[in-house]
Amino acid sequence: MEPNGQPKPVHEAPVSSGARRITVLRPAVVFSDGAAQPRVAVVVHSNILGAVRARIDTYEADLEAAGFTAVRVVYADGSAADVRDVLKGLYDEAGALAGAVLVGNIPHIIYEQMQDWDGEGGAPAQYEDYPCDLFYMDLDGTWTDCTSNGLVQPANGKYDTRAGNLDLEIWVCRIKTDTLPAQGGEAALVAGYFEKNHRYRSKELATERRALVYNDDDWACIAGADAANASMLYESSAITIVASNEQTTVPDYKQNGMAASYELVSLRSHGYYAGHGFYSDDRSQFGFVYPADYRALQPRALFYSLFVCSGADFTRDNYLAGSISMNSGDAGLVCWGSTKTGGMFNEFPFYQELSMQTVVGEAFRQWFNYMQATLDQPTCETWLYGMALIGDAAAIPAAHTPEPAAGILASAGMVLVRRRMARG
Ligand SMILES: [Ca+2]
Ligand SMILES: [Ca+2]
Ligand SMILES: [Ca+2]
Ligand SMILES: [Ca+2]
Repeated sequence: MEPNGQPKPVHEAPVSSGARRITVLRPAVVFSDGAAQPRVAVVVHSNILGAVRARIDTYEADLEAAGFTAVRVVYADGSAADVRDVLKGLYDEAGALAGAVLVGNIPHIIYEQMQDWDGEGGAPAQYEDYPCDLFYMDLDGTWTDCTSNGLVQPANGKYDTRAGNLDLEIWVCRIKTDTLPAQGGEAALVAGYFEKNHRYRSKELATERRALVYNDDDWACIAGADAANASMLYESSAITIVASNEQTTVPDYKQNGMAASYELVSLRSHGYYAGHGFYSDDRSQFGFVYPADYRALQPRALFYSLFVCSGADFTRDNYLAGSISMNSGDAGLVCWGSTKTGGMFNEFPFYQELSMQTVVGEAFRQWFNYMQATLDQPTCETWLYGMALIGDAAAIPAAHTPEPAAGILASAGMVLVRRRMARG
């Protein structure tokens, strides 16, 4: 808003020749006091813009109220590289860019790699390809399709090599609903999502300030560390830990997890893009919780850490993270997870940032850069290159919780869990 309270006018500015069907609508007026607000690009597909325009307007006003300047980018067609060029153009401007929210079916790239889970010897390396949104977050690194290594092939339309500055410069999240056919129509789901998000941002939608740490058998040993991280956002007495092998089961998760009131769920379980599961009966049984269960039970939690292999693969129909984030009612808001094998771990820096009222996307960006600087590159690729943010990553969990005492921060230790950690 302008200082006099009037909406800012916008003007259309054509962008680079490689992306003529992508239009940037910028606020034409900069704040009169000259203080730059971090900018967030709201990239909306033109095929739903007409149906969701009012919700986008409201969302951009919400961003402004939260201290960001929204820049709307209307996508009509073009490649992921074109979209990245537009984001890079915004990042390179004096006003910089903090993050981008991709609304609708905005392109993605596929990254491919060979990965050797047990190192030299043992099992042979395995091939995996997957959608990779880090492409949009690393704006000044070089991404190429040039490597020959096992099934990884050059010039096959799948990126395989990164060089230059590997740090992520911005955060990027998706509000993508065309792959949620069981949940509803694309535009209606986007509109419903922003309506829910506005109610969260305006404090009409609030959950109990409680967190659930739910780790199936293979990650029971790090539940204490997960709870310590969560304690940077929630009182220790408000954190429930469920991590004994025979308690972490499908019936228990449904009855005591999904049916209870939590704001944040930190989940570690095996799974795939359309479900996550739990061992029981001394690992002789393995049952799944499905997106249909989330749609039916509408759990009240808003934020999910999904350490579930491929649970955030937004290209798959009725993908888990989308089904949770874009759920109807007051269920779900933001999930962070992976489009491939792997997920978030060593997330002390992530929760530390969140505890200082940093938005999910920026906390993610800082955590990723920390991890990338800490891990060797093959480990980073294998575990973390599929990380994706589903929902509005400009949201903040525990937004109304007082900051914890410094002593709590100091006691929350970091656990290094690397190759020996079971895959999600
Ligand atoms: Ca091996
Ligand atoms: Ca390739
Ligand atoms: Ca970079
Ligand atoms: Ca179990």
